[in-house]
Amino acid sequence: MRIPTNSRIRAVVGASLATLAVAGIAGCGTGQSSGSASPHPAAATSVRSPTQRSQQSMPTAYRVITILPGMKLGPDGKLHDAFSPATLRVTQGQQVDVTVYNYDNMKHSFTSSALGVNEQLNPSPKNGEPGVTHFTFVANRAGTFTFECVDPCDMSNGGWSMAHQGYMIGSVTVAPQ
Ligand SMILES: [Cu+2]
Repeated sequence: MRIPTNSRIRAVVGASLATLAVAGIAGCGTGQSSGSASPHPAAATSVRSPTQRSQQSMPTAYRVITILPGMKLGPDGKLHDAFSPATLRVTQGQQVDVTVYNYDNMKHSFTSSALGVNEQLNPSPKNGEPGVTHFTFVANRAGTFTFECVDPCDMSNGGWSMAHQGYMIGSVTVAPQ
């Protein structure tokens, strides 16, 4: 909750600076053109720091994943545990904000050493009610990275989902910026 508040404050500050800059430029245009050329470009560069620019072009990517326990039909004709969706697409440099709804009465995990994420995903507290887990990470590198559950999954099928992409193995594709 602190991060959105901070960025909102930064956005407000940025907006007021921008307003000042626009006012300055407008004032400049209405009258004297002599001697005031150099201060204005300087003011314009101070309005947007590189950080603010990247925040504007790179909004947080909000993603929701549901864990469907024993609900995804496999090629073997059986029903398996699965992340849904099991494929996420984001852009390099984005903060990825993930909410997981786990309908299983067992905990699972979202684990990816490549992405630097290892989150335990809360189990469902009661039938039909998901356990909710929220976490964020930053997609620093472009490429396709695997994530998986490292807790026991799909045990009625010998852990089948843990060995199959699109079930309890997924991927995050990070497009280059
Ligand atoms: Cu699991």
